[in-house]
Amino acid sequence: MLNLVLFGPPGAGKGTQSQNLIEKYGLIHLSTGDLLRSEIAQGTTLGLEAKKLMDEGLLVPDEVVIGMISNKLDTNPDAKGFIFDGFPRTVAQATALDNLLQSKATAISGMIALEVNDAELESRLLLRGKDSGRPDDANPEVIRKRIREYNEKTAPVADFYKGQAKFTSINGIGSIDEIFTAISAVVDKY
Ligand code: B4P
Repeated sequence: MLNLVLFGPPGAGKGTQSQNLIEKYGLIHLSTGDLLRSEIAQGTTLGLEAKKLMDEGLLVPDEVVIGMISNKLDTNPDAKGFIFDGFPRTVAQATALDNLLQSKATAISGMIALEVNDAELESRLLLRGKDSGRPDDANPEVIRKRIREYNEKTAPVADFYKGQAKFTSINGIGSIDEIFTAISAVVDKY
């Protein structure tokens, strides 16, 4: 199986590049952000709890997102592989993902990290916020809190995969096509 972790701060282009990867490699896309927004849209208890945290720019508890990913792995037993987009976002989530995949006799092939500076992230997210309807994209203070949350809790996940020699960094500034060409060159080696 080809199992990719697409990594980077909020607004780095993970969701955008995932769409290209799905088309080219036929992988199943698992975005914890999308799964949470779907729970919110359905008005579930989980969604209502998650919404409070997401609107403030905070991470949702590890056990909630790990449970969602576990369910999705179970409902796709014949997948050629998965793109993990926005997950794992903490070292606890990374450890849980390794254990889940090991129980299915597979593993992460590699992590691809998109590098984008804070000023560019903020301007991309504010631009998206104008028409996405996402409350977490509309407010500069919430965006800065999401970036702080990333630096404190999520950035260490890169070291987890560096320790397994599975980490590759890519410049996330440039056209979407240029960045996808650079990502594809890495994926083709796996
Ligand atoms: P996510 O849905 O994962 O959202 P994101 O990080 O903001 O978006 P992404 O990085 O995919 O956006 P993209 O760059 O593609 O998370 C939202 C919230 O959910 C989190 O804050 C958290 O509360 C919660 N959550 C999710 N997963 C969790 C987890 N595992 N644990 C705990 N909590 C979790 O796009 C951004 C914009 O940039 C777009 O408008 C796009 O068009 C643009 N763009 C992309 N590439 C570009 C380029 N090359 N040039 C110019 N613009 C570009």
